[in-house]
Amino acid sequence: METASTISIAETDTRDSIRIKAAHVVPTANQYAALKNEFIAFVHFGPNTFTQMEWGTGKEDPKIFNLQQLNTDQWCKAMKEAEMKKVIITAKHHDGFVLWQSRYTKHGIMSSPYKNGKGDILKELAASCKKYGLKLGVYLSPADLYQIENKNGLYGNLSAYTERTIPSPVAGRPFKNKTTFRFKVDDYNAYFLNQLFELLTEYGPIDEVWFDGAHPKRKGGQTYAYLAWKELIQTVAPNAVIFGKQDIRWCGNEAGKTRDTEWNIIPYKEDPRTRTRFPDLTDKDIGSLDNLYQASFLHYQPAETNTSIREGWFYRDDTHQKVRSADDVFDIYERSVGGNSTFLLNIPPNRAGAFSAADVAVLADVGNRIRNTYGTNVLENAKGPKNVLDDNLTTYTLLSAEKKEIHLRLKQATLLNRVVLQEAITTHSERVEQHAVDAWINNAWQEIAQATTIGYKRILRFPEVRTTKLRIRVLASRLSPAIANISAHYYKHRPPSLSFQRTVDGHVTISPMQHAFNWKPHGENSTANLAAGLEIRYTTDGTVPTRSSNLYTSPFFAEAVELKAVAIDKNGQGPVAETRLGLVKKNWRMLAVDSQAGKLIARNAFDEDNETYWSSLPTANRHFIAIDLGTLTQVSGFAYTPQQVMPKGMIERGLVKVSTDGNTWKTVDSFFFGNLINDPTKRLHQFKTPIRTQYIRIEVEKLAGAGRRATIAELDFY
Ligand code: FUL
Repeated sequence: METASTISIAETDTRDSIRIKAAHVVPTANQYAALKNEFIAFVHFGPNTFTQMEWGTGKEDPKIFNLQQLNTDQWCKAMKEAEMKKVIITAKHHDGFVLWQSRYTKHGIMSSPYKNGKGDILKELAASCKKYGLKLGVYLSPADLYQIENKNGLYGNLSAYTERTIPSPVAGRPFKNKTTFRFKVDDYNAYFLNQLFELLTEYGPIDEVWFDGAHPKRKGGQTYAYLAWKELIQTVAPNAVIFGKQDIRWCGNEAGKTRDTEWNIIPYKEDPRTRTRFPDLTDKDIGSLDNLYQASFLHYQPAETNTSIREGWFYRDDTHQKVRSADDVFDIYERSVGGNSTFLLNIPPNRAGAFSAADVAVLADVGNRIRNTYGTNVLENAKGPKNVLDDNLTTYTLLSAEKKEIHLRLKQATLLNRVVLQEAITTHSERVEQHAVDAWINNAWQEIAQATTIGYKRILRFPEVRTTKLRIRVLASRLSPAIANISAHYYKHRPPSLSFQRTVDGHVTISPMQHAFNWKPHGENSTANLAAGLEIRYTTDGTVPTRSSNLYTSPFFAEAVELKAVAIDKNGQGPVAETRLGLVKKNWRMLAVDSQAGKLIARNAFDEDNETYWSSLPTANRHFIAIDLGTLTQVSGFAYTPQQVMPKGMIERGLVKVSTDGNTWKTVDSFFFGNLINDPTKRLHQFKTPIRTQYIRIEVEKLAGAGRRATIAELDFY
C-alpha cells in the first residue's frame, strides 16, 4: 500500500485495514523538515512588553512601544547556543500592533518612537537569523483587538465578501514579488491576506506560520477565509508549515506537559486537507487505535510542545517574573523532542530589546547539556546492524513478527543513562506501540527502560548502568516497524531544583523539587537518587546563596522575605530556587464571602495549599472574599494563585477594597490578569500605594472565559 500524509477510511474498512492504513501515514516533506528542527524558539514582543500585560486591549497608544535599542543578534546568538534551529516571532499579537512596516495599517512600529517610526523588527530579526543560520517563522494573530476597537476597524465590520486582488496595491510601495491572487473575501480577510503577503515575501524564506486560536474578544460574526490564507501561504512560502491548522497541532497545554504516548497519526471526521477549523486536541489519548477506528481520515499532524521560559508569554520584570531553571527546560526538551514532538520555547525580550541575562544563562546551560549529552554517542564504535548505527535516518532495519529484537555490543563497559530510538517515519510511518531496552549486567539481561511509541524520536531515561551489551525489544507494533537510528548517551546529573512549602503558621520546608512527570522507572525516584549527599543553603535577604550561607536542616519561620535556596552536591551547585513569601496567615479569618460551593470553602484560599481552592456558587452575582488579617497591617500588593483543575472560574478583573469596621468598604485599587485560562500561574499585583488595614476584600468584576464561579487556590498579601 502507498504511503500518504492523509489517508481516508472507507465504509468497507475493518479494524485490521484501518490499522494497516495508519501504518502508512507519513509526514509531508515540510512536516519532516519541521520535526528535524527539534528545538525552536518563540518570541513574544509588543506593547504588552511595555504595559506588562499578557493580553493587550487594542486601545494602546503605539507610543508606549518605547523601544530604544533592539539587539536581535543577541537573541539569535543565545538561541544558537541553545541548539535551537528556528525562531517564530509575534509579528502581530491579539492587540493588533504590527512589528513590521506594513503598508496596510498605522497601528504598529511605524507610529512608535523606535527609529522615529522607521524601524522594522522583522527586518532586523531576519538579518540576524541569516547571520546565525536560524530559520524564521511568523505568528500573525487572527484575533485583532485594534481592528475590533477602533471606529474604522475592519474586524467584524460586516463588509461583503467580494472578489479582490491580493496584495492590494498601495501607491509608492510596490512589491518585488509580482505574484497576485484573486480571492472572494471581506475587508478583514483582505487585510489579513495583504499582511501575510508582506510577511512571507519581504523577509526572506519563512518556515512557519503560526495561527493562534485564542480570542479575547470577537465582533460582527467575523469569519476567516482560511482556504485563501492557505493558498497564499503555500504559493509564496512553499516551505512553511502552518501551525494551528493541518500541518502542526497544539500540544494541548502551555505548561510544557507532554504525553507518555504521542502518536502523530491523528483521527479526523472531516477531511483535514479541506477543512478550515481545527479543534484543540487536549485529551491524553488522541491517536490510539480505538480512536482511529472511529475516524473518517487518518492524518499526519505532529504537536509542538509550547511553553515559556518565563512565567507568562511577555516580559514583565526581572525581579518577580520567574525564569525556568535549566533543569526544567532540559527536562522538557527530553520529554518533548524525545516524545515525538517539537519543543517550542518562548523567550520574551525585555524593554531594552534584548533577552535578559537570566534567560540567556538558562539557554546557554541547556545548549551545553544538549551537546554534552547528545553530542557523544557511546554506541559510536558498537557492533550491530549497520543501518541503525550509521546516524543516517534514510537507512533502517525492518523488524517483523519473527525478528523483534536488535542486539548491540559495545567496545568496552560503558556508563550510560539515555537511549535514543528513531523510526524511519518518512517511509514506514510510526508503528512501534510498546518497546523495552535491556542491558547486560552481571551476566544477565536486565530491563532498564520501557516505553510506548517511538515515531520521529524517543529518548529513554533511566538510572545509570555500566554495560557492554544492549538489547532493544519491540513488544507491540501496528505493522513491521523500521528502526532508523539507535544511540546511547550519558547525562551528567546536577544537584536538583528545590521547592518551598510554608505552613499557615509560617514554617518553611525546602526540599528537592518533585518534577511532575512520569520518569520513575521501576519505582525509582530520580530526585531522591540525586539528592543523596546533598546539602541545601539559603538566604532571606535577596542575595544568591553560596556554600557559606545558612544550612537548611529543618523547617524555619519566615515572613515577608525573598527566600532563595540552592542544593549543593559533589557535582556542583543546582539552580537557585526563589520565592517571595507574603504575610503569615495564622491569624487570618474569613470575614465574608458571597457564597461557597460545598467543600470548596473560603478558608481554602488562604491555607498555604495550592491544591485546595475556594469556589463561589454560579447563582451569586457579585463574587467576593473578605479577609480579616487579625491586626492592622501594612499591605503593598497581593498574589493570586488560580486553581489548576478546571479552566473556568479564573478571576480576570476585580477591585481591592478595605474597611475599618468590616462592614463598609472603600475601593483602593483595581487589577487585571490576562491569559489566565491557558496560563493559570500565580499572578502578582502591586498596589499603586501601600495600604494599612485589618480588613481586605477582593471583589470580582469579570471572570475569564464564560466562567460563572469565582475560584481562588491561594491569596498572598505582601
Ligand atoms: C495563546 C495566546 O493567547 C497567548 O498570548 C500566547 O500567544 C500563546 C502562545 O497562545 O493562545
